[in-house]
Amino acid sequence: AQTPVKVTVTGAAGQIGYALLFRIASGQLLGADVPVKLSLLEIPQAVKAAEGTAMELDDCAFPLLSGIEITDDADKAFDGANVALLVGAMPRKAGMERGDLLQANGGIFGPQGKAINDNAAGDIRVLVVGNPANTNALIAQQHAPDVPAERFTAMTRLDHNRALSQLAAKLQVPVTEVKKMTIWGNHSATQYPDLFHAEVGGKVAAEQVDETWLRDTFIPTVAKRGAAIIEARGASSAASAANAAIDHVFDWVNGTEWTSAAIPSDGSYGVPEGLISSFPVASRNGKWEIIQGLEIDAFSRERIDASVRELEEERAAVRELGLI
Ligand code: NAX
Repeated sequence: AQTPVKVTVTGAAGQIGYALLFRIASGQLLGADVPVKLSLLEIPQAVKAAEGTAMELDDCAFPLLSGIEITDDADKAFDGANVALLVGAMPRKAGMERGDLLQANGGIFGPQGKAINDNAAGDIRVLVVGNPANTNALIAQQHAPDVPAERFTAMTRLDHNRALSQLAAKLQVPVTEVKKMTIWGNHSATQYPDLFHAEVGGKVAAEQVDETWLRDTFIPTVAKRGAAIIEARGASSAASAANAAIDHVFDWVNGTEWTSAAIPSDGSYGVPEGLISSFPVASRNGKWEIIQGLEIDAFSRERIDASVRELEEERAAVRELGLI
């Protein structure tokens, strides 16, 4: 039998964790023929809740689930890990300044990066979901000098999927008709969902919608969808976030021609090297590649630059705080 793939999930007792773990265990993360072993990392106060979720996982009798371990010790959690989903993070609380938020998350993602560096398997792939996701991924990566930098990624797939859905609804086509969607920049309100390269029915999407809708409805609806979900549901996106994490890792491992992911920049499209920024990406042979050669007009340039500037500011802030 195949050796199980070890998947470590942090924040396992949280709401995204609850939506995510059952899908991993059912085979949706890696494939319907790949056995998995789950490792749940939580803070001490939430270990008991994670144990409860593990009981429910047991009760599903998933054929592909070969074991579950639960711990509050990062070294144990990441020991031999092949995939790490870093979901647990410090949420912004009322009155919290950006510096406080970055500091609190540095205290989580720095040590977790080091634990990954020291304990994970050679093929470790990391997806950061916990916000501020791009900069948390950068912090973790900077504490893992022995792991290839490209193995640290952050999630903009939920934004990507939201953009697919909004555009498909507007044009009244199935989502499968929408190709070449791209989210650029930071997973934040400055992100830029790009319709100038997206295609519907083989034609550029931007040419099939009016400019006012694109600028004043589409872009802000995608960028602020998280807040709209909180407003409606009274809680932040969970099942859709878990779904996006599944999509990201599945495509990373199994390949795709075009999606969006935040990966370390190699300087492409004027994004400073090293920033973990969202790009149009393909996945080939288990590696993300930035799709090259797209023409960026002034409208897109301005918006990409604004989001990248925010990432640079976050990087400068965590440097100043000594977190990287
Ligand atoms: P919850 O508050 O429900 O769960 C977070 C869990 O993380 C808690 O159980 C907590 O005990 C645990 N945790 C905290 N610190 C930890 C640590 N040091 N080690 C291990 N576990 C730790 O939040 P949830 O709704 O699940 O969201 C998790 C994160 O995802 C948040 O940061 C949220 O902002 C972020 N999101 C990111 C999205 C994205 O697209 N990148 C979208 C959805 C979501 O908003």
